[in-house]
Amino acid sequence: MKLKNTNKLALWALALTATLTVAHAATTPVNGNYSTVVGSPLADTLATNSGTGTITVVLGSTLTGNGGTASPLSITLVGYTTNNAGSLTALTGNSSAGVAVSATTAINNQSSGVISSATLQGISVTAGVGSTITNAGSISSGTVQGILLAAGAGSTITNTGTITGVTAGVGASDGLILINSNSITATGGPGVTATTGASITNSGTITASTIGVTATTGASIINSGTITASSSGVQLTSGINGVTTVNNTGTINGTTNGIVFTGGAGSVNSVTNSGTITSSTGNGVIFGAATSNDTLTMTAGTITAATNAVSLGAGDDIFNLKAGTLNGIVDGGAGNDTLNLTGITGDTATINGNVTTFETIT
Ligand SMILES: [Ca+2]
Repeated sequence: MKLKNTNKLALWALALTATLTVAHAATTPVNGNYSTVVGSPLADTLATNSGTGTITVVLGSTLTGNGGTASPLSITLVGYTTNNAGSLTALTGNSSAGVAVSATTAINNQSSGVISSATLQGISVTAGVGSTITNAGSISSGTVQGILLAAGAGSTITNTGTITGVTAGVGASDGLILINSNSITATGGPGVTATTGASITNSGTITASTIGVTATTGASIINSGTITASSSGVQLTSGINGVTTVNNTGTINGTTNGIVFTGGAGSVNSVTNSGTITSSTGNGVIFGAATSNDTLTMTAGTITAATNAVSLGAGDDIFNLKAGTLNGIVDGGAGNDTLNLTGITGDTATINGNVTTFETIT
């Protein structure tokens, strides 16, 4: 009885401080599932305590799963902040994400921090609207997404470290805010795939084996870094009357297309470019087939493509050309299209290709 009371006191104290510091810990496997330290018991502890607090995994600590389906760390209650300077790793025997999130939370993966899974996501958010993930270390998956926000709408990812996945670097639901200044890589899919209302700011590198960045209606892409993709660099799919924007001062390299919009009728899509956009087999900037009124503004830089440097597609479109170089065809497509030459003294605009189907040139 005395031992039981002691345990209760310990749990009560934990609930008050809501702080767990996981130091170099037990080597005894727990439930036969964890080769190194506390994994499932940590989650259980959180689940039995209420309130908010901080989970700290200190430098040198490892929470490793190598069996079962429980993640090395599971966040099941709203309001916890995790600071990880150690390692949260699900090995091949552990069918789980490195960190599983089912409630709004904040994860700070520090420069020494490693969050990984061999079989599922590095971090998987299955519930947790408005969660924040800040990464200065390494987050990776050996099979699927480095980070998956399956149901974490409105979540924010700030990456100054590396995020690596196979089916995607980052897969996100609506309202993603992503700020990347280091590296996001996918070896078997898109670098970043998001849905409605994504705001993606890249000053680092996004490298993908298919599309670099893809999103749907309401996307805003600001790139001053490098996006490299084996199909299209950026692919945005607007719904009917949707609005999407791309502002590029960096480099977007796509094999199939540099930037492609596959918008719905009535969508309003725009690109502002002063950087470099290239496509080795297709189009530099192409506003897809649907009737949409699109605007391309070029103030500097280069667009180089195998076929169309610019294809404005159906709809009444505007190309404001102030300066820069276009290598390829410039095509207004169907509709009543306008080419505005907006250069002033000192500007040079060069088009190495045919200019076709513009109804108005000013
Ligand atoms: Ca057109």
